[in-house]
Formats: sequence, C-alpha cells, structure tokens
Amino acid sequence: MEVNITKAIIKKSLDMWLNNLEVDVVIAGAGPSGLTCARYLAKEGLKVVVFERHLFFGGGTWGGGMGFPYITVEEEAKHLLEEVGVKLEKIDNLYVADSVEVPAKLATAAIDSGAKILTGVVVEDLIVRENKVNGVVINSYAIEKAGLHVDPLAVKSKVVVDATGHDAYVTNILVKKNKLDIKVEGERSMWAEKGEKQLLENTKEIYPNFFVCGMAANAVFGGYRMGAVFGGMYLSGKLCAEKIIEKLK
Ligand code: 48F
Repeated sequence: MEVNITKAIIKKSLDMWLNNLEVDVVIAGAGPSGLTCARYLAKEGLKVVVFERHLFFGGGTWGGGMGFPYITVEEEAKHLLEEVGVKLEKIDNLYVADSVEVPAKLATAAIDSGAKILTGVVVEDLIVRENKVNGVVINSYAIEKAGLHVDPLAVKSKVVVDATGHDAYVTNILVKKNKLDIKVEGERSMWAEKGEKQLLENTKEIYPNFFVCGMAANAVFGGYRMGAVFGGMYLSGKLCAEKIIEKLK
C-alpha cells in the first residue's frame, strides 16, 4: 500500500509537470485577479498555469475586511462573481459576499475551465530573451522559506502575468535583474473609488510578453489602494485576459 501511494503520486506529478513545461500563459499569484484572469484565458482554450507561493489560493480575500468575513463589490463587477455562483446581498450601493465562498468558487471555476493551479511554487525570476519575456523561473516556496541554496527549474510560456498583489514581486525582479528603465512606483494610500478605476487603466502589457493585473498593476504605476472592495480585481483579471487573448490571436 505505502509503495502504491508513493508510486501514484510520483507518476501523476511527473506526468503533470511534463505536460506543463511549455504553456501559453503563466500567471504568478492565485489571488482574485489571477484566478479571474486564469478562468477567462482557459475558457478560450489557452493553456494556463497559475503558480501560487502559498499552499492555498485566494490571496487577500479570505480575511475580508479586518477579519470580518465579508468583502464588497460594485454593481459593474458583480456579474463576475455571479458567473461563478457567489451569493450577493445589496447593502446601500455595494454588494456583499462571503470572503470564504468567493475564493473557493473563483478557484473552482478557473480549474473547471481548464486552468492548472499549482500551490507551494514561487516565481522567483523570469526567462528573458532578446528583450522579450519567454517564461518563468520557479522554486519550491518551502525551499525558499528554509533559505536553502537549491537551484530552481523553469517553465516556458508565451506570456507571463504578474498578479502577485501589493508587492508586484515579479515586476520588481524583472526590472531589477534586466536593468529595465521602468520605475515601480509602489501603491499609494487608500482612496477606494480612484484606486478601483486606476486598476483598469494600469492593467496592461508593460514589457514584451509581460502583463500586470490586480493590485500589482496599481503598485507598478503608483495607484491608490482600495481596501476590501474587490470589483476592480475581478475586472482587471478579465481585462488582462482579454488583452492577452487579443495578443495571442
Ligand atoms: O494579494 P492578492 O490577493 O492580489 P490581487 O489579486 O488582489 C488584491 C486583493 O486581495 C486585496 C485588495 C483588494 O482591494 O487590495 O489585497 O491583486 O494575491 C496575490 C497572490 O500572489 C501570491 C500571493 O501569495 C497571493 O496569493 N504571490 C506573491 N508573490 C508570488 C506569489 C510569487 N513570487 N510567486 C507566486 N505567488
């Protein structure tokens, strides 16, 4: 039995990795923007892998606002939660959703659309060839956390999306290691309405084959943070997917 358990896991993992070494799109970060982006890309038939450093997906959604287990979403974005079956209640001019239900259903919908979510994997660098991004360099988050010097592996992709949230981790690495003339501004203090609008203006390809979406996009361009209103994250994920689909057509 023990050997059979081990064999099943190793065989399946090996097949899965071999099947995901060359993909259309790699998304770094399985928060609300990354999961929404993954769902729309996969629905189009693109081969999508989401690398998430933690063992859980959902990013900054689970804790709602200051630990109160709800998040809010605006009228313009509520259909993106309704599409995946999230229940909403209107309070004043916003809709409220359960902060545990939301990531669970966003991830289920992304997986059911065909996206692969791999947790415990950190995107630590990029493959850059002739001024174009060609894929990502990955490592086990456990190895990184332990501070072990273990060399990484790599996955090739036509496009990479930075959906790593407030730190814009992958963009910072891209800029630093390739001495790019891009300034990562860092996010500004809270201004919910403005920050939500800026998310869409800032969701774009900022370097050949490299897109930013979600809070990473506002962090790159110095946009405002918005707190526990999430409509902009879902809209940004969808917009990013649409821009990538257009590019890869
Ligand atoms: O932070 P996160 O939820 O980003 P988002 O999709 O959404 C932001 C909101 O949650 C919230 C907000 C709403 O108003 O402002 O904060 O923009 O999810 C980012 C995910 O990326 C993972 C991280 O663990 C999180 O789950 N991540 C960060 N760096 C890496 C990474 C990395 N280098 N490799 C893989 N995953």
